[in-house]
Parts: sequence; structure tokens; C-alpha cells
Amino acid sequence: MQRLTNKHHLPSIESSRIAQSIGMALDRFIKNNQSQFQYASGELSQLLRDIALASKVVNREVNKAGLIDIMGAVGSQNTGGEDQQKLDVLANIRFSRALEKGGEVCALISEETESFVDLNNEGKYVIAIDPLDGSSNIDVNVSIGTIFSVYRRKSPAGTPIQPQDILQKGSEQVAAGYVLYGSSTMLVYTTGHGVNGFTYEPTLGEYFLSHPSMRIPDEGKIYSINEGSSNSFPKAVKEYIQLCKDKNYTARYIGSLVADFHRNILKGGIYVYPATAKNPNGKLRLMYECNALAFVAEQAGGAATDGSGRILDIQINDLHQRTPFYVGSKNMVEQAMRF
Ligand code: P6P
Repeated sequence: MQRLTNKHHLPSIESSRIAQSIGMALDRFIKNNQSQFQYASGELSQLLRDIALASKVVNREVNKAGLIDIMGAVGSQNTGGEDQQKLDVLANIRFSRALEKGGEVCALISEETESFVDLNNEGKYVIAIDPLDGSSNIDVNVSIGTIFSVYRRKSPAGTPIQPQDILQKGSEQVAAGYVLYGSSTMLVYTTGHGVNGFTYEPTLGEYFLSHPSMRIPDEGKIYSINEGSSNSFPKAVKEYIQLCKDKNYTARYIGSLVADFHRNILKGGIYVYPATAKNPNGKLRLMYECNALAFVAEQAGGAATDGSGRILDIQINDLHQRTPFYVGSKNMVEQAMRF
């Protein structure tokens, strides 16, 4: 047997350091980084574990969607008048139940429920969540996602929930992230100390650190926008999209926000959902779609605006308010804003 020459074993310091962090199980990673959380007393760690648990259950259901008769719409509609797919409703139940049992969350804001849900417990945290975004893609087997934001309640734990506990700006988030149910399932989140990505190993039922310290490239050559609505785009958006074409950028639009966002984080790019005739304030929801992804984007070195200011600075007036959304590589978002 030919002896392996040394060239097969050159563990530089860097590669061995990265090797050490890659592969760490999510629970161990959360525990190791708990000291970074303000008020680190374990509740936020437990909350993140509750989210991971619910995502494993949803992942199993999403992967079997074609086999069990849970495809298609249930015939009801959510607050935005959008048809609720059965998996939407199931995902909302799974996340609500996991967070309720976990006891760390006192109130839940969800795309699937008109008002916030009071979980009647001593929890210190409030969660805004889109349990299953991009659900129109479920039946055609396109990647879909969960998006979540975590806030600390402002009023004392154990007292009735106050408006100031619920109507918090994105800049008040203590954690945020998403789950992408794609060719592999990933959990990507931040607690304000950078962004880390974990890949799910279903045979072990564990998430493992696969993308430590994610950074979105400052520049990119991919733009994501639904050009079917381009006739009603604001003039500035039309001019920016024309610039992307003049620069021979690639157009990539999956029609599933989490999938488009995740690709842009890894490769560099910009996702734009502007005001259109059909959605004069944009289609995407501030509280449980844009704020979470804006926090992740900024923590990964990117940017997120509504066309005039930071997404994270937008005042909340309504749980389901919509906003135009420009998010991705810093230089691309800044260039779009110059129009
Ligand atoms: P359009 C899916 O319904 C969603 O909320 C996002 O996931 C996606 O990016 C967007 O809407 C697609 O909307 O109008 O382009 O079909």
C-alpha cells in the first residue's frame, strides 16, 4: 500500500480551527455561545432549541407532503387574504405548540393569526413568525422557509401583555433567523454576534454547524425581482433593473423569499420586492418576514432598506403591515438606493 505522502495531511492552523467549529451540533453551539446573550440565563438558548425542534417536525411533514394528503389549500384564508395551504396551518400549529410548551415565549405574532397570541406564561420573549413562507410553492416541490424574529418583552414577565411588548421595531430584535426546507434543510440565525448556518442531518435528527460566521459578499451579480410586475415598478426601480441588465447580471427569482435570500447571502446579490400597482406598500410583511431577514443581512455585512431608510428602523403600526424590501449585498443595495 503506497504510504500517503505528507501532502495529504497539511492541517494548517486555520483549517484545523475551522474544522473544529464545523460539525458542532446546534445544542453544543448554543451552549458554547450562551455567554454572548445579554441577560444570559438560558431562556434564549432554550427558545432557540424550541424553534429547532419545531423545524424538525415541519421538515418531516414538508418532505412527506406528496405522500400524505396534506397538499393543496384548506380552503381558508390568512390575514392577508392569501389561501392557506394545509402545511401552512400545520406549521403554525407546530411552531406555536413547541414555543408554548417551551415556556420561554409569552406572545406570538404570526402571519396565520389576525392578532397576537397570548401564551399566558411567564416567558420573557415575544416571537414574530412566518411559519411557512412561500407556501404557494409547496405543491410544485420548490424550497420553502420559516422566518422568525425574537424580542424581549418590555413590561414585567407575568403581567398582561402590553402594546409596547408587541409593536417593537426591528432594531429591538435579540435574535432572528430562518429555516430553509430545500435540497437540504438549514437553520440560519443570529443573536447579534454574526450569522451561523446549520445543516440538518435527518438520520440523526440533529443540526450541525456547516456555515460558521456567514458573510454576504459586498458585491454580487445576481438580482432577484418578479419582472412580471415591471410595468408598475416605480421609475427608480425600472432604472436600477436596467442597470443590472446593462451590467449583464444574472436574474434569479425562485418566488420563495427564504430561498432567494439564502442564495444571495452565499453568492452575493440583491432581492427586491418594490411597491407595485397590486401591492402599493410592497407585498412582504415587516414584522415576520423583512425584519428578521434585515437583521440577518446586516449581521452578515449586508444591507436592507425600504427604499428610503433601514428596515430595522421602521416604526410598527400594524402587526401585518407591508413594506417595500431591498436586501442583500451592501454595495448593490446602496447602488439601488442612489436611483
Ligand atoms: P410574487 C411567497 O408568497 C412570498 O411571500 C415570498 O416568499 C416570495 O418572495 C414572494 O411572496 C413572491 O411574490 O408576487 O413574486 O409571486
